[in-house]
Amino acid sequence: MATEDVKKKVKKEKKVPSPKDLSIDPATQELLERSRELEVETIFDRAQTMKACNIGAQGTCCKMCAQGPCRLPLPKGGIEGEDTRKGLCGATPETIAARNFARMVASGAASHSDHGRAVAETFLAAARGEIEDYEIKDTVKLVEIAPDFGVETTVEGENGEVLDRDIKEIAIEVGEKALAQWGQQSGEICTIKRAPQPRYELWKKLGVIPRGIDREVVEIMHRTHMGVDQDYENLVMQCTRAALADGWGGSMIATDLQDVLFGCPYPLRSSANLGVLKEDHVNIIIHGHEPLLSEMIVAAAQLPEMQELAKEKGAAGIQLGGICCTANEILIRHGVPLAGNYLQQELAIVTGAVEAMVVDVQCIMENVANVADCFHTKIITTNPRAKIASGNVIHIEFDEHTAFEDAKRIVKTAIENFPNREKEVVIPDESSQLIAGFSYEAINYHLGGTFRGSYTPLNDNIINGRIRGIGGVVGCNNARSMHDSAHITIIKELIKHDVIVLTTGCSAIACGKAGLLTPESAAVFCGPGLAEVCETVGIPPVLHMGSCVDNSRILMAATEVVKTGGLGNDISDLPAAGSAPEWMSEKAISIGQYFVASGVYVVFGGSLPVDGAPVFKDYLFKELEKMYGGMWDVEEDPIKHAQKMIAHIDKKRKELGIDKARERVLFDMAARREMEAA
Ligand code: MSK
Repeated sequence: MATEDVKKKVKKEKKVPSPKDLSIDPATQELLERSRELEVETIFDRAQTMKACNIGAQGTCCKMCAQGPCRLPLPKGGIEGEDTRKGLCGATPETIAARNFARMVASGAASHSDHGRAVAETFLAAARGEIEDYEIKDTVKLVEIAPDFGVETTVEGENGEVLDRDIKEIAIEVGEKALAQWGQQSGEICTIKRAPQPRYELWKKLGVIPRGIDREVVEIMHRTHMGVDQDYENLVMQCTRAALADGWGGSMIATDLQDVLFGCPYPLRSSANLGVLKEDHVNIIIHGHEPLLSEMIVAAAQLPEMQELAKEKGAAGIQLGGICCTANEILIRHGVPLAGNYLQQELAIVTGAVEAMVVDVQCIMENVANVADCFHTKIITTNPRAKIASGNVIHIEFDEHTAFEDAKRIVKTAIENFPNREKEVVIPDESSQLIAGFSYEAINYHLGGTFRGSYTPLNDNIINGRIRGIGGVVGCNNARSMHDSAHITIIKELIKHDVIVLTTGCSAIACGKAGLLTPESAAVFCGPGLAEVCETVGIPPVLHMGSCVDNSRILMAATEVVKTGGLGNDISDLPAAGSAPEWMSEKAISIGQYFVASGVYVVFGGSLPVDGAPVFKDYLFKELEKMYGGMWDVEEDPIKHAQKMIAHIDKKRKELGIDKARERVLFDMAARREMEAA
């Protein structure tokens, strides 16, 4: 049932919706039922009892100074004639909505980038040999990325010969250059030049190349202070600079350095959903975003001494499961199963089987502490930037200098909690097999073959029409819409029409649970062209590329497609579109803006907080396309959402002159089926 239908049903029947109306995921439905029986309140309940603020949802509530908040909702029936709405200082709805939008970009860019900074600091300390628990693991990727940071990988020998430079020296210099990107005050962040040349030139012309990561975020906060920037177009220009500093800067550097520290992901098998928890095991949920901690927990949990301790306490072993993007990080590098996505964090505890939920930063609901109070589960915060003010939450601070020891303490705390289970354990019998870990390097390898990786086969199949185009579907869950429903409906519609999907974040977890991350799913859900490609190459039609910072992998994949040739000169020429069907976090707004500025048509589900400022909305939805070739759109209905993406892809195919090729391929396929049937 579509979200609107559920809302109507709740209104009409004035009764609590059934779990089947709230999530398409059977494990979630089962545990929602249980949470109600046990009277444990979750976000699903609060979403029914608390309405969203209509003025905030329109983006036209200004609380930038103490003379307000000034509230400027659109009058019922819209505006006739001149729009005379103003805040006390005279701020127009456009200024207010643009400032609010800009602050969301700033927060999103700051979150991804602060994550990246922590990784860069650890990377540099590891390269210098100042910490013992991390090492430079993927030296191939290190040498590949070094030139982008302006670091030489060779030296001249005594006789003029070219020699490989010492890996440690390269790593230290890359670490120093990477870290410097945050505090840089002028010039350009170094990774921006990875974009296709015409895109880079366009950004230069428009004056939106980020100077330094922190600088662009701080400047948004200044410009949106009362009485500073009062021109929505100028505000959007700064949003773009900060968003690009995120996607092509902080996030991209985080992905790069994580790959070098922990290994570049390549496809591996695992499973997804709460059924991965085991009744007779110590279950540890790792939740949050930064892999610095979770990598250590994975290693600590494998120690024989920990396995022994678990047995001493009566458990058969230790089971790790991830939630949110930490889940994706440890999945793509270690195959640790996904326990669930954002809206399942409280429900994991409701199983009664979780000894500890270990959290770091981002997307952690404060209410996990209240839910844990009803069970034996210990919530363990680990990051000085993210504590929870609840008497029962334990804080075990994680320090990269004592990383492994800290991780061992955390795992031990969980194991010792195993005998304290108080309630019956109910683990839904739901988990699906999956393949994940499609870094852009892995796509290169998989499609191009063992000896020489290449995107050429992907481009060829797009040009010949077997693959209609590329859809990037990413982002969160949102308790205002049916859990996972929009993600799965949109993605099924895309692959049915031969659009290959790249996915990250909680969308990727939804796909894993729904069985879309297996090569076998291609025969069931795809159009004939995409099914044929997936079968030939042995890949799923939906490629799991990692966590939210790994959206930078999608930017790199798009760049590689452009550079490979035959599909235009820039990302905006590609038959591609982006989507965040169930977005909720400010990070999604930053991601949306950097994809738009990179030339991508981006459709969000639900709504964007811009409806109260029609001129500003128009600017984002229409004018940006004239400047960047990409623009924002919103579509709540998942089928129409997917169809809008497909229409854009078809428009780009036509502009490239490859629309006819597709018709021919479809004919060929039909003819072949006829031949096979004969
Ligand atoms: S975790 S940002 S709910 S994708 Fe990256 Fe999921 Fe959105 Fe958090």
